[in-house]
Amino acid sequence: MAGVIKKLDKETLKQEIINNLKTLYRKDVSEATLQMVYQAVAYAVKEDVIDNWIATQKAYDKAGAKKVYYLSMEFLVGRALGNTMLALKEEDVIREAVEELGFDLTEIEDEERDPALGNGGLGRLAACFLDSLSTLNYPAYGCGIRYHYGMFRQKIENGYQKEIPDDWLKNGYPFEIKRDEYACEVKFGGYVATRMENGNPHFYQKNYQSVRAVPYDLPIVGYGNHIVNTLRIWDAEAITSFRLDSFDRGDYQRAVEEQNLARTISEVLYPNDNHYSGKELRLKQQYFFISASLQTAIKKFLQSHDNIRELPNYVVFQMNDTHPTVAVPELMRILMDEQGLGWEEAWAITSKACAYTNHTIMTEALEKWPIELFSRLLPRIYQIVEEINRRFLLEIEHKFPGDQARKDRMAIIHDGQVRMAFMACAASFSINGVAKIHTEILEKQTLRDFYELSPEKFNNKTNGITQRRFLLHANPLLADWITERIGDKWITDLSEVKKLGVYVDDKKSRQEYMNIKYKNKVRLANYILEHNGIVVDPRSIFDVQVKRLHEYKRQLMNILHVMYLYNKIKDNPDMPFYPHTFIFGAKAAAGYHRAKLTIKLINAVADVINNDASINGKIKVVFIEDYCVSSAEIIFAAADVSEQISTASKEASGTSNMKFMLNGAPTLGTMDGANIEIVKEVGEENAFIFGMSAEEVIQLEQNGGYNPMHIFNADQEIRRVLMQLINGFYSPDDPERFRDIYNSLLTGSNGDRPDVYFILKDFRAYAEAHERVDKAYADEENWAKMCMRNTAAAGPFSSDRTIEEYVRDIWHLKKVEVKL
Ligand code: 26W
Repeated sequence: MAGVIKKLDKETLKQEIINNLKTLYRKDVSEATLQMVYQAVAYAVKEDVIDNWIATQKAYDKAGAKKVYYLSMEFLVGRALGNTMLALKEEDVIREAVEELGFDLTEIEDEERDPALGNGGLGRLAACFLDSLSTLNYPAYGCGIRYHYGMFRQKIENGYQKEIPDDWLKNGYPFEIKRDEYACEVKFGGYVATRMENGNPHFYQKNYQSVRAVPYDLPIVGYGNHIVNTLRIWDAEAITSFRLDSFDRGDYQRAVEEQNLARTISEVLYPNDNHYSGKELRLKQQYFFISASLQTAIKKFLQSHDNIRELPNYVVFQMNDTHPTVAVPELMRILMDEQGLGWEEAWAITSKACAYTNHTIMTEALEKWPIELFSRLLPRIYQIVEEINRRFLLEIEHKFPGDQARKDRMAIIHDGQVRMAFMACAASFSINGVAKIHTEILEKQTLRDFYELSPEKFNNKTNGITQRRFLLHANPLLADWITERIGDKWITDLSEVKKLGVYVDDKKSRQEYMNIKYKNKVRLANYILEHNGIVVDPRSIFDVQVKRLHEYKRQLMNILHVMYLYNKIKDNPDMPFYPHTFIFGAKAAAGYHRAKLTIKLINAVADVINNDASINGKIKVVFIEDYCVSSAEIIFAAADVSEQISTASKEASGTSNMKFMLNGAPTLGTMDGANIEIVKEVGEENAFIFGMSAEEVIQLEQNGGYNPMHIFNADQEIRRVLMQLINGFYSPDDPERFRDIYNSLLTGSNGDRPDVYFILKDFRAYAEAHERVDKAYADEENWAKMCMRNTAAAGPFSSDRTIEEYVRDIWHLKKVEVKL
């Protein structure tokens, strides 16, 4: 019966699993594979989810509650089974049932493929936000794309990254539900035609190509509150598999084209992070999911309201970076061409319903679509953008009369391109950055003109992470230990963890805490042995950098420092040195050559150092293959040191920094992004901060950089490391292999100035910070205190806190209770 929750009991559950095996696969338990058992368990859990899901949607309808549509090209949700069992508080009974059937629950969970529908920080943030929205009882929809192939799987072959297609739907994804009845049409190309209606011109598209957008819904299960929100991802299908009438009209060509369009649109996630590539298919993807999402949102709204002008009181569209920004002209189109409103009214609604989050200041990430492409693909949308631009320029003229330079700087259409960030700013009622320093840089530099025009739109929302996945699920030992001490309120209110502060001075607690860390390190060591075939010592310092590979994140500085340490140990075999394991995990965009070469360098260094018996295992270097949400969960729990070493000003926020902190790893980092706020919470004495400040970096950039040759000439140890890049030390078969990296640091290449990211400039400070880490680690008692203080200070970095701020300042949602 819908709406009634039957608490799972073990025997019924076992029976359900057995039944599922039978109906899904015609197998009994003795013949079933682990994958089959996983599916059978997932379907059993899903039944409970569905009851809650139906009840939630009913409660929302009844409350007539305002909802947020979180529009995002990426949702990096990670595995669902483990999280769902925890949220429903069914983990124990399921574990017992599965064990009694002869299986191990962890092994069953490992059968689930990560839905990897995102690249990195931005996509994972979207997933954390959905988790928090559900747990905090807020009505929300995630809107995205059902890529058939998500983020590629990474194999390391001969030290090089190889991309393997991520065929995540191969075995079927048990948690999704296809909702064919909500399919809609999205139109591309053709031209805009006009006809007069009641004395007014009416615009419509002709001769276009269509695709059918078909939604699949994924449940987002709140923790212990019966709330299940929906992540709706859109798949593209051909309108009709082969329309007979196209033959009649001699339109065979178009039918084939529409088939192809449908086939390609939702095929694959672009694996670029922080790098715009201007691909036509990408713009098609953007318009595809935005048009489908908005059409559906408006339709749903009109089912319970008759006045479209009320829309902003019931609906808010949050645009996750500029990727969904066609939402602005698409909403205008729907309001004018389909709902019959005039421009002013349509604009009043649109500019009250749309809000924009910026996630990066990297100029190469800015989306600028060529007019030619944009207007050919989206002719009606382009017309609307032109009009938005025309009126926007008038607004600027009004506020800054005669300031032509300002208009040129701010124009939405400029130099043959549509500047998406500017359109987002012009249309949104809220513009936010993702950490204090990032928002400041937006206001003072990147979006300064927009800040001067409308300062009231700007606000900061420092990112956060969900403690449900990154502590409760990822680190069960620590989670239990915390709950034993302060109760389990922290699971939905992370500010509770500050109560752990009193245990910092208790020796026994410290020992227990560090013992848990040790066990988690053993778990990671086993993972590394199994996946990489490398033996690491869990008693060594686990120094970890896991994130997308990008020059600004400076994995290169990290590995250069390892090379430097290795030289030192070789020169002074007897120098005191506590064993270190340097752990890397990173995917490089498939076309980003220098990033891929950096992966090769890390592996080349690993090869030499790991196989040098003379250093007695004092240094090990591990590159963990295929870093993804599931491996991340194991890695964070096991880290001793969190490497957050971006060039100051470049990392908008960072979120892995928070995951490490929560799991008790002090930050070794620059004053960048959310690191600054982390240090403020935990105290500078419980972190290792080094390097140039954002201001210094920006200053130096404005002066055209610096000359790294001075460092090369003056610092012998640095010079030696750099020479090892080009003398075959790590690449005897091809001494020239790393020449590009060497050049990028010293002479500049491809028209860039040398050392764009100030690696050599910060190198000494970085090495010195490492020395501070080693010294601190040697003081066992104090190190334990530092780690515990990091966990205890992590309260503000919950995405629950972030979401409450979005709700308070931007979305104005009300909590809805679901009672069963
Ligand atoms: C158009 C290509 C492209 C693709 C992705 C451009 C930009 C992106 C993302 C905005 C990059 C991204 O993930 N940014 C990260 O967002 C996180 C969540 O706010 C921040 O924590 C990271 O600092 C930021 O790099």
